[in-house]
Amino acid sequence: MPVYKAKVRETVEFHVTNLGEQIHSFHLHGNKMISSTSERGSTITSQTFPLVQGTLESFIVKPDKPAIWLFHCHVVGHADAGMIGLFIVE
Ligand SMILES: [Cu+2]
Repeated sequence: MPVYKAKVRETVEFHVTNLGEQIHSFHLHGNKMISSTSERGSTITSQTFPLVQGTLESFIVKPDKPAIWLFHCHVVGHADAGMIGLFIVE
């Protein structure tokens, strides 16, 4: 699975593209994500963002707690199929 590392208070930007034929969602535990995709503005915060087919989404995260956090697709069964990873904050 993919593993990304960051330090507390470091600014991290995730760029995620849905290359499939169905909707997915990007969910990160324990951290607030701020959408940086221009169409959606920069004020939308969430722990889950929908990923529409063929679109690129970007999220900014500024972790404030050291831990090993999971991120995964929120559609039932997709994490079990491999859409899961770790975000390690030191
Ligand atoms: Cu999915």
